[in-house]
Amino acid sequence: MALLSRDRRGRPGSEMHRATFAAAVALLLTGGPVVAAGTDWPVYGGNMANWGYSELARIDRSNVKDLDLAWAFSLGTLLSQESRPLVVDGTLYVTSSAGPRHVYALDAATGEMKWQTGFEMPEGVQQYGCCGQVNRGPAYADGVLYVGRLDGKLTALDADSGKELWTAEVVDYTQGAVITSPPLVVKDKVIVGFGGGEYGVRGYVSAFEAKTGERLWKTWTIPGPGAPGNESWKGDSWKHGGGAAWLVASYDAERNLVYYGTSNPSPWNAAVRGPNTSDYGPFTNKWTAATIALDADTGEIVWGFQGTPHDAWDYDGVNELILADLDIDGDGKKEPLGLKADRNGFFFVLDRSNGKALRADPFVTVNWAEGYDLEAQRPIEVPAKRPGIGKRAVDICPNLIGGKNWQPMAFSPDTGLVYIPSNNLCMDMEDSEVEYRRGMFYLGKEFPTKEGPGGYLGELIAWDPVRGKKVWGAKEKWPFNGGVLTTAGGLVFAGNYEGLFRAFDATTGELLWQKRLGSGIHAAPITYEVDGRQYVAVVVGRSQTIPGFLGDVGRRMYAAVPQGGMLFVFALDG
Ligand SMILES: [Ca+2]
Ligand SMILES: [Ca+2]
Repeated sequence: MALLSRDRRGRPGSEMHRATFAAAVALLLTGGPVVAAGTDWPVYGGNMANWGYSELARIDRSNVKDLDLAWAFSLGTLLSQESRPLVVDGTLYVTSSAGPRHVYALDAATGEMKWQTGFEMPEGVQQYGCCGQVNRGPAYADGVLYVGRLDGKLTALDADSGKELWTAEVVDYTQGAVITSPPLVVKDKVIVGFGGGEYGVRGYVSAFEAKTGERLWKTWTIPGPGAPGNESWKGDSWKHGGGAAWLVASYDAERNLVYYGTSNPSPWNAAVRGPNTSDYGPFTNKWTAATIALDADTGEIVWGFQGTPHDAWDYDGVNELILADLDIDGDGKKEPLGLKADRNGFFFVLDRSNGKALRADPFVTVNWAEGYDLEAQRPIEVPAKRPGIGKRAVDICPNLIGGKNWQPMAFSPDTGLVYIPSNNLCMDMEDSEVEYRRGMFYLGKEFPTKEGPGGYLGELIAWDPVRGKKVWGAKEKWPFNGGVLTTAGGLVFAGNYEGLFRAFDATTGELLWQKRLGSGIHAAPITYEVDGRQYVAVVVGRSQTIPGFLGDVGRRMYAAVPQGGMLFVFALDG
């Protein structure tokens, strides 16, 4: 499994690998949800539970001030870099934007290129992706690299040579359906979703045989006629209802469940899908703006949790689920939990065995709902904040990029805290008539951006998921800042929109180190070790499209930093 780092070549450091392996097995045997990444970074979130955490601790609070550039590498493109590299057995794999136009394998210690390949995208593919020609990185398992592509395809590459092994069509991209995130490899299956919530796709998740690329199962996120949940849609609106699973999944081996977030329903104008009132009754639009748990072998949806039923705000529910076992009720025993910082501004603590919300606390300013009713498992909406045709709802918080967007948060088992790259924006919103046209935006909204309260637009928040409250925060001048890495060295690493790459004390939030890297940072950093030396790597290159959704704030964001496309790698004393 991709979870465990291996050293088949018996290079120096294999002792460490064995120690790590033993620790990992011990964790598995005690029923822990995850195993640690060891000295590698073998999967997008560091482990299958999406912790964004590394047990490496050579770089720590006391010496991080000596972190300096080890090497750098140009990705060869501009256009919104969102890739999180992988490191397996001393090789670093990273993708560029635009397809990905480039896939690189580099010596993780020196940056020397081992091979490169990439994909020519069909003419006009950019019109089918709402939010940039982005790629968030590859997946790896058993000597094979799996890359999702903007043109709706999934390609398997030999990790040693870059040679293509197979390519499968996941979805027809010309309906407005692109793949921007890495798939998840579970046992012999490569599991993948795609984007398109702004284009009226009907979402599905599918699994491909890892060796051959043959499709093994396909599960619609939106139930069809006769399936439970189809009654949650008005008329035949389910056909173009969105619910795209476009971000990264988590995996719970003990339950054999894969957890995917699903996007907003299509169109944004809720009156197409139901009554568009706060008293929406059965018209919840399943399973959009939700987290779904799928059986990894069959694809069956075992449960779903809808953070924003009958969504009217583009509170897309794709954000990743972090799996952690914590004592949520104070009885001294740990519960199997799923942690989600939803775009709608609530931090949900779910029972990951059944999808029930156990806690729901606002982690940013939230006023579209006055709270969350745990008994009814529904948000308590403020009707004035639900927009309609001829009904302008004003000063809605958060705005549509959400309290948190796709940039991954991180969880430290040492501090018990979750580190959230949050946004502080609000909006007005009013609906308009909209008709489905294949391959075109299917929205039906105006959504002027307003700055959130307090004179800042983003904040890195350290959140206590058990108590449901903020422990510390580092305010940011801009929204849409970088994803987060946390380490056993007691550190939190995150870049921001203006290009500062930073290390904070994970316990206190004290800023310990920073370096200006020249363009906006959205991707999450990683850390790894080669031959006893620890490295920290991050991809840099600001979004070319997201500021376009943010009016005057966005115009200032475009002016603040240029585009970029670099990978920077740091180590102690360079
Ligand atoms: Ca969306
Ligand atoms: Ca308990």
